[in-house]
Amino acid sequence: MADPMEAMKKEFENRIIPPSWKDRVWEIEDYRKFHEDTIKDKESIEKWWEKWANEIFWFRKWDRALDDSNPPFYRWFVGGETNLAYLCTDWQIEQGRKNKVAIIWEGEPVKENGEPVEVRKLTYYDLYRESNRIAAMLKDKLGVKKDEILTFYLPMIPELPLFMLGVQRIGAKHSIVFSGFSAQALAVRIMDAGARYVVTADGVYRRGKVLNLKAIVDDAVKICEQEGHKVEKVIVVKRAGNEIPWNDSRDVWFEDLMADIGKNVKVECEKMGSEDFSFILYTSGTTGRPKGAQHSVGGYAVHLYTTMKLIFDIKDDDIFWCTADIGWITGHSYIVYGPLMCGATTMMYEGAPDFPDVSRWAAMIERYGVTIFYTAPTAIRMLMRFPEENYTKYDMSTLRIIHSVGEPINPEAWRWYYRVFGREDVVCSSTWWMTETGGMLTDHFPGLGKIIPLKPGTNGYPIPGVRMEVLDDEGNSVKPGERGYLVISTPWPGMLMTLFKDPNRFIDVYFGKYKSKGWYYYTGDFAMFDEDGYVWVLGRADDILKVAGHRIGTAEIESAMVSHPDVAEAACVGKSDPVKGEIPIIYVVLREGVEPSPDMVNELKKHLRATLGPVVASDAVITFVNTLPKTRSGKIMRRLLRAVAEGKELGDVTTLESEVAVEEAKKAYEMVK
Ligand code: 6R9
Repeated sequence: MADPMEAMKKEFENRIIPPSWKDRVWEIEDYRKFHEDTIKDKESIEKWWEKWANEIFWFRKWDRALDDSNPPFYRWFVGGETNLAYLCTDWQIEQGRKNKVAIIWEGEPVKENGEPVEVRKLTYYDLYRESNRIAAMLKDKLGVKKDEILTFYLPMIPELPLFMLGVQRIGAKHSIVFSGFSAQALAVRIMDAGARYVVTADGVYRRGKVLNLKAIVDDAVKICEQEGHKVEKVIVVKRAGNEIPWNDSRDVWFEDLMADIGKNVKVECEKMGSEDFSFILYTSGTTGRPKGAQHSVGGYAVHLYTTMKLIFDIKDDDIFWCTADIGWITGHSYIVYGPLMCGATTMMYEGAPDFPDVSRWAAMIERYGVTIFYTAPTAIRMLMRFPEENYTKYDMSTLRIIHSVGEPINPEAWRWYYRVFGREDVVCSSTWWMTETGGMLTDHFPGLGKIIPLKPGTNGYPIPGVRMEVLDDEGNSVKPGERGYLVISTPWPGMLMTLFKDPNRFIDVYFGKYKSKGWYYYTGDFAMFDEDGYVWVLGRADDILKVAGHRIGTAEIESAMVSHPDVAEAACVGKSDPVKGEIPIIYVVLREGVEPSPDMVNELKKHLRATLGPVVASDAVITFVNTLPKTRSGKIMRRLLRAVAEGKELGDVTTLESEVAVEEAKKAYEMVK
């Protein structure tokens, strides 16, 4: 792959204006001034966000927009009271959207001709009633308390957002674990959250097969028990009707729990403090232990509402489709909470973009008249490998905004997306953000009525109210066109409040790098600015990989590998991949007496699948070495392993203990390449 930095630099001057926006374009200098005015000082930041906060519903308005008296624990809309469930249901009904379709869901079994077998449309009233019923069930039957965390291991079915809203209604919290994670990964997250209840489904359809989720939950519960944590109940939603293991004293069908709950039961919505927390979501860091990013109620809501308006320009007649899984932050924020609190119609689907064939998404865009589309570069690059006719035979002319997220979009992929999906007349942008930021932080802002020009591959401009900087190791700003670390130097409402049960780690990880300079949120990304002030994120600067858009730490992969009895040591690095973005390359040192073999590779892959899940295992490349390249003080030199995998110059090797290890790594890599 071409050097991403060079490829992006070529696009610095390439300002593209979609024809239907030709009279609605900012002069960059004007936008710069507008932006600067929103971040001049604390008051201007507060003023900017209060304008949006005033548009949403509050049981009680805030006393103060931003309390920054105890950084980096910023508190937003202090004294305010609201509730995410109220915003997404009651408030929508109050605004006259009772019978509007809130969620369109399409299931996977899809006929040969691409037509769906099962479609469910839920109105705002349906959401309201069902989430009230779930809230009543949780409260009255299971005794779920305010502040209790429930773990959801649910696939992409409407019951997932219904449970999210049910939990929010009573002030409890969710921890959603992506249903592609393994039993081991699920168990760690159940225990860390201290969850008594796990909600799952019998199975889910994916590419024509049924995956047995309940069996994975059973394994996870067993691991929890061995570690001394009791899961009291597993609630099972019936989806695929597959055979599942069952334990009468612990397992219960969702439909049985709900059978005697009245159709019109109402549960009063908890008035949540703006600074209460609404959910945790585990994400990968640079150590093996996942971090529980803890999000707020009020600040999170205002951030989502604002970005839905500014970046997606959401209107009442839009059909909004974000293709992510709700198990990741993108799905939390932009399938469920963001679109619903704006009264939009949001789509969700079960299955995969390439099943029964690669036309599935284009067909769905035509079928439902999707107007705003949000997906990942890895999916775009996969679709690009097939003839355009697969997509252009469908009418996608309803699309007006198409964005991407999850990793940098290379300019060729941007061009293809803009042309084939966007007929070269849409706002098309790569919105940069993270699990920790709660919502999007960069774009071109169609919602302001005019856009800043598009550029293939850029992330656009930081949103108003937020200052970003690109710094070198010493904390100095780097010049446009130079690479540095992306930092956010002002607080914003969607930012994580802390790491669950680990405030010190929160301070260290996000604010440690530039401690001597002040409170700078360190993103862990490499980025550069261009002369216009656009941000271009280049990729992670640490040991986190984005494999097909999924975030995973190399440390997690390594600790999974060494938990196998035949493995003595392992080192994992990312290698760039034309479709997946990055893939993990794992160098393994086997224990004395264990021989490398193709069977051993399969065995280790199976182990990886069991400990971390299929996402990592299916793309990982495993190779064997006798020793790993280390510094004289014993640290593995991952930089060299990465250079080997990328076929690049090794750079400085003076601290290397023995060159033999590098030669060996090269040979090992040649064998699997
Ligand atoms: C939302 C999400 C966060 C990391 C982030 C960065 C990468 C996300 C991006 C992007 C370039 C974009 N990333 N969006 N890089 N352009 N538009 O993906 O959250 O899973 O926590 O990952 O993803 O490296 O630091 P998360």
